[in-house]
Amino acid sequence: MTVADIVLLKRYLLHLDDFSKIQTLHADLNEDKKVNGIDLALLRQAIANQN
Ligand SMILES: [Ca+2]
Repeated sequence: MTVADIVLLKRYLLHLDDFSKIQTLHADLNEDKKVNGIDLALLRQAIANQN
């Protein structure tokens, strides 16, 4: 996971980009079958913890 993933997820949430099914699965960090702001927050947290 990188900062680029945050950008991609943001673009998806803003409906600027579409995700494939696989991308959606990967983006759904809390596995609630929805990709939303919660997943964005989790992704940010995960990347912050990597450093
Ligand atoms: Ca989710």
